[in-house]
Amino acid sequence: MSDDEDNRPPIDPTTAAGIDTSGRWRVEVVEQSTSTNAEVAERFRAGEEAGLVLVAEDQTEGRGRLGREWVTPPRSSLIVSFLLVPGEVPAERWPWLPLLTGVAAAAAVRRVTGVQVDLKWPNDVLADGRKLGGILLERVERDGAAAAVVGIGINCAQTQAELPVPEATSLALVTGTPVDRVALLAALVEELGARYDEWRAGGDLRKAYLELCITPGQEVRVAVPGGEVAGQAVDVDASGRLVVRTQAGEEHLGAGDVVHVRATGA
Ligand code: BT5
Repeated sequence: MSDDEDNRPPIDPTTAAGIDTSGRWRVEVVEQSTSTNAEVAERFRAGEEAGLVLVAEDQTEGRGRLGREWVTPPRSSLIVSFLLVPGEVPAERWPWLPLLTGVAAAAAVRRVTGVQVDLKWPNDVLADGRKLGGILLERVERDGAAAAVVGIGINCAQTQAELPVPEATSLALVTGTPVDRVALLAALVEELGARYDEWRAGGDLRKAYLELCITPGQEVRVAVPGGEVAGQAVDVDASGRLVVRTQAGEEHLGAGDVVHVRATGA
């Protein structure tokens, strides 16, 4: 076994399949996927039922938002997509799905590693101000039924040189010790299940989200379709939109890429 393999043990598919004893989730581990989100979406279109949890050790076409890439060396990360079919929940409440996923990811990371992570609106997972994880939610339809494919990537073992951008980090870099990816997966399955149930039952996750989200209070620049909004982020509203106070007044943004503008020297 090489040093790398010693440091980066594979996720044992049998152990992973056994982490959920409720029978609610079907956890599958594959050696390689193009993109776990793409595969889960494809399987939903082909008849798969809610509850699939697809984990990949490697992705060849990992997806970020807006056509961007998610890049991870094999066995360095937790790469997972959940198939959710929240049939009865009205479409206007769906924007909370990526946000509640961020809350679940933060709770799972904290539970397993003790690392206190923050969220940047809408759902970047940050540690020490650097990007530790990303979330991609895609809506897929089949015969009028809508599924949410919830994809999560959490950097676990990467060295700084293995990260695709300098403003990224991994749990190993933050804690100095390897993380047990199966324990992280188990915590994530549990935390996401709990938040999802709460949301389906009509629960309000705004308070839990605001406790983790560091965007309100910051000067921001938000790239939105057709331009940019600059001002002070002041809140996240009941619909999960970012409220930005600009010179022209308040804007409620449903989507966009946020840059936290730091004061010089901060
Ligand atoms: C995201 O997009 O942050 C969503 C990433 C979701 C990845 C998961 S993995 C499981 C599932 N299957 C998939 O195919 N995708 C999901 P976005 O906010 O657009 O961020 C993408 C940007 O983050 C890139 O343009 C890079 O700048 C940076 N980036 C790429 N890989 C990264 C990494 N491993 N760690 C930190 N930053 C990264």
